[in-house]
Amino acid sequence: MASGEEIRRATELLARARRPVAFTGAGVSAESGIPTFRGSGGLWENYRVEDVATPEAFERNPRLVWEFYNLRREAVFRAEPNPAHRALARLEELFPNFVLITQNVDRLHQRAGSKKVIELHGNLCEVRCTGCGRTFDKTGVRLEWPPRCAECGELLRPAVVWFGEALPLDAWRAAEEAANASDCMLVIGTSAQVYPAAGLIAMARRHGAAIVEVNLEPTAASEMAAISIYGKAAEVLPQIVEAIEWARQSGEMR
Ligand code: BV8
Ligand code: ZN
Repeated sequence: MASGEEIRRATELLARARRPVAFTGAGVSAESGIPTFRGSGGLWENYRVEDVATPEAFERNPRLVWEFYNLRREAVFRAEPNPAHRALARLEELFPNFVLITQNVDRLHQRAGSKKVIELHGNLCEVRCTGCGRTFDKTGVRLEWPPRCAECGELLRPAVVWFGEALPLDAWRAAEEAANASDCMLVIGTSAQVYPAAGLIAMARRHGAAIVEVNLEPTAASEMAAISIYGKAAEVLPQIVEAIEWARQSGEMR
């Protein structure tokens, strides 16, 4: 549980920010019941990345890849946004320039009300045709094997970025711009091990942003952080937002 002093310091750094950004990873969705990747109970405990999350894996055994992604799609469709997602959506209302950069593919930020969301690694709701390239929204739809394109009949793939694939250029450029312009970056629920996404933290830091980390444990981002608050995002973020709102109402802040 975060101490009052930690919440106060994090709130102070965020409250003075003119261009705050949040950078989120799987830990933000943990309290929605979505398994993270690394650490105990993580996805990579039961699957090897090379077997289910690379273009070569899809080439070699598309049915296994679809089994992996259908399991995750169904978990996401059953999940609800948690207080961490809602606190971040509230920050977008409190800070006009607030931008949310996410590595997550579950779209829970959008379902919680966040509008300015940069999705670096695609999402599980949409699928893309390997033949004609069309994208289809299949939110909530259970896909039977083999999922085929209604237009050209070719095999559909999940609309996520696999390891070894380039990130969507427009999303990456927007994320770089937001990180470079930011004066405070909230780094929430990420092990900061996946690149180029994790590089955004050092980018923001290099441009003078104060890094505020929220995680259960130290990560590769911790040494760049002005403050690391160890606790559950669904508990810590609402405390920070509450402190910001209180400071504004009491006139302590503009
Ligand atoms: C690229 C979508 C080049 C899919 C994901 C060898 C070959 C090829 C590439 C590489 C290589 N070696 C290195 C690379 C680069 C590679 C990479 O970085 N690998 C890492 C593992 C070393 N990167 C890539 O391949 C990228 N592409 O480099 O392309 C290129 C360039 C030009 C042209 C062509 C090619 C693509 C990377 C994207 C991969 N796709 N996701 C899917 O989801 O199935 S990444 C995947 O990891 C997710 O998106 C996830 O979000 C992301 C990062 O993980 P985290 O979010 O941080 O999750 P994690 O479980 O790790 O951590 C959770 C954290 O939360 C923990 O710290 C935990 O303590 C904390 N936590 C838990 N509960 C809570 C909590 N915190 C707070 N509260 C809680 N309750
Ligand atoms: Zn097609």
